[in-house]
Amino acid sequence: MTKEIKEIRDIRDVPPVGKTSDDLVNGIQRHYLRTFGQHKPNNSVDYKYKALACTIRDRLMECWKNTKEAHEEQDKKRAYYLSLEFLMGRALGNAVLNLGLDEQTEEALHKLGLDVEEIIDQESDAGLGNGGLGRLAACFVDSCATLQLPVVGYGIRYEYGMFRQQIVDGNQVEEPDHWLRNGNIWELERPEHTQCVHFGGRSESYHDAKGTLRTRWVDTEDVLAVPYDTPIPGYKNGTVNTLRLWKSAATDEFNLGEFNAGSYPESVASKNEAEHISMVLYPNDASENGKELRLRQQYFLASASIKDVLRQWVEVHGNDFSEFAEKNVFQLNDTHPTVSVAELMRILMDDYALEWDAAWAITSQTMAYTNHTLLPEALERWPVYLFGRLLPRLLEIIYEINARFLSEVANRWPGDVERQSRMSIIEEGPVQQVRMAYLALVGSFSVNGVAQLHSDLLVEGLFADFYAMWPEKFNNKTNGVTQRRWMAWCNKPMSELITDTIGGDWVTDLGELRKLVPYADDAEFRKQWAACKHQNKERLAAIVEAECGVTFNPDAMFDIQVKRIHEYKRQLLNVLHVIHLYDRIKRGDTDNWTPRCVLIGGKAAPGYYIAKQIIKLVNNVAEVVNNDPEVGDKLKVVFFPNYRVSAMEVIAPAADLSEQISTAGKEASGTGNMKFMMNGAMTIGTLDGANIEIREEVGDENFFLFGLTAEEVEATRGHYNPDAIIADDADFSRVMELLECGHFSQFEPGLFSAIFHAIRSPHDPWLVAADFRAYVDAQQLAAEAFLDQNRWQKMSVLNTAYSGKFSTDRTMQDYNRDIWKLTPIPSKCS
Ligand code: 26V
Repeated sequence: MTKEIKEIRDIRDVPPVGKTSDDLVNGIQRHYLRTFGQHKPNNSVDYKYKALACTIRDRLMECWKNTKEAHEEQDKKRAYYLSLEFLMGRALGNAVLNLGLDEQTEEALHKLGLDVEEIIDQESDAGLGNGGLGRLAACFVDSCATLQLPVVGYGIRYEYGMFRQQIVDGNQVEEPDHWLRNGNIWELERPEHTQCVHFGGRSESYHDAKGTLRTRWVDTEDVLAVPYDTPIPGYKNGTVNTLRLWKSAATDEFNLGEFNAGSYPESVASKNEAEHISMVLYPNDASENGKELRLRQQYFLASASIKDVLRQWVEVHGNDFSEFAEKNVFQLNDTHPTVSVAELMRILMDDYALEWDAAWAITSQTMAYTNHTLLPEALERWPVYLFGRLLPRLLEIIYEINARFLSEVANRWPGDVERQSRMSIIEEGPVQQVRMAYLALVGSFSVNGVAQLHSDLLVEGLFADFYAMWPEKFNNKTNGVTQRRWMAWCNKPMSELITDTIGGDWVTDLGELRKLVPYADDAEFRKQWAACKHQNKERLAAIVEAECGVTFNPDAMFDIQVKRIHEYKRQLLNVLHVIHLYDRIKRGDTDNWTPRCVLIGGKAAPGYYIAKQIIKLVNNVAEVVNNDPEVGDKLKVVFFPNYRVSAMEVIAPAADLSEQISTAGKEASGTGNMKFMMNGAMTIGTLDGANIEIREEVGDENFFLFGLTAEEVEATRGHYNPDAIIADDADFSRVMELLECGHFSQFEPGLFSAIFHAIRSPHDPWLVAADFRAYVDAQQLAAEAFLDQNRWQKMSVLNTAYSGKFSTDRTMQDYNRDIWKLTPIPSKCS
């Protein structure tokens, strides 16, 4: 017998969570005991981190639910950011900042006698990306939430993110990054929205109930896609958007057929194959590698995400797609998710019975493509045989898209068969290939590059034929970074000084930083500014000491290059300069010397031999330089191991000089350059990517420019003679002599021969030798400027003051104005 209940209560009526430090203390204590079963105060710091993370998460949940409801109720246009990478880093500090709970949290931890830094450091980075492209996606979702734009990020929940880099005897050693080992407080599994993704099988024709001839994809091997949602809080605005990451799972625990037939191992193996799809992030960011598993990942993301969007559409609109393109837009982060073009066509035609023309009108009005690289070797192509085996129905659709497209080309340029073969989505040759960039160009209504120079070079070069056909599709969207993480969170001393001086509006309106311009001439302000930088340099120096055993003097110039290791980024040029400085010291050429601490960090793709050699060279040069008593404090060099998002949060605020020295025309944009600028570092750089726009904003007198222009780089090819350049330059000759005589490889003769041959090669695509002299001269100017601390601090303030353009808030407003056309949705949450 059930007892009679007097009062019926709604399961949704939950008492609100408070936001005072005492409320937070209660939350932490409650989770520590009741969620994690801990009671000893000296238990591992992990439970303390988790108790705090749960307490903060509690304060996101209602607004998250409200944001989802508001998006559904309003039925306004939505955007989906499809990306194989989201390099989120840590979530806790960011959530605390965006909820406006920083002071209360600090107070609460203080009351509990807990160490803030130690707890923050307990969280693993979500390293689900390689570098710039993945971190950009993370900054984008942050800004969209802050701007209250209805944007959902879709990606893959890799079990293993970017590998952990260890340095053993100066060499990179990769270790698996099992970032989920201790659990992930920030994700919520949503099994109710699981999708089914098909692979393999074949395509067949059939007559439907009405007698219409249709196509279906049959005999497929299916994989489940289970969504895991992560909250993306806006800055103090009650909006919490969603990042939805898919995990792959087998359709059945076991294949019952195989199981009953006695092939138990085979049935377990097929379960394994399904689960492999979301197992690991590909750690390659500069050359395509054509691996089947990578194509599986791409289609897995595309199919699951599109099905998820269509599920929500059909729930509200039934099978009426007439307004679909007005209400939905997919932004493709590079070509990686481009198979989406064919997948949306397939579902609209095969599952919802739309005709080709109707499906194409929707698809080509819904897809938008961002290109992130000019390197031809990074442009994705898939062998047709592989594509056809894995995704036969999609290949069929791509052929049809191509046929219709090529007939348009033929009508526009009659008889120009050469042009048709150049533009074909299918590349002919011994092995036919699907050109993913061309599929994206044909299938999208918008195509953008990520900095002005990059967008210009795309339409002049790589995409010239397509520009001739559809000039209106092409546009530029210069990258940015979020100032919440990259200033407000990671550089507390400077942020407080800025807010005390000009108010706090810069956190959501970075253009406000211009108000700092007059303070560049205020000696008292500069003194405080320098003190902040000094404090940040001490923080980095402590980590360098602990990680590398090298002492950085915070009064020296901190000269920093952190990014993926790649020849086009020219870490080698940096090393040549370091060797030059060492040579000067050894020769006693040290009048008016500027002491320097050079830090180089970044990961090399595991199969990229020369990049790994460059890491080894940096370490060997560091070993010689740091242990030479004659060098002493004049020069220190380290290779910073395992560079990642949380490391950059310490590195960027401590930088004096930011190295952005790629061969002009090769770096699409760069975003590290922006983080350094915001934090008051000077840039030494080429006219490449967003460097050009940085220099435009800050003025030539506050930027150390050097090197060939993109045009000059192209003009140099064919008559480039590095041997002559080296012979004509006494400094350069001595540097090469030190390298080539084995001074930095005394126990390993010949170790660096690949490197010095590359520098001396007339075919060196990166023209390292061509820019050596200009680089060394620019470095000398920087060194002299640093000696005059008044001048340097002034330039530093101006770099921050003029960095307003490089907020992803601006970037997202540009995407929204020109491409997405979304209406911001205010929050009902406070
Ligand atoms: C390519 C591949 C090839 C197959 C294996 C996996 C993989 C992963 C990534 C890539 C492309 C990477 C392109 C990239 O990261 N581009 C960078 O994008 C940044 C954001 O727009 C930009 O700032 C950098 O200049 C650009 O190099």
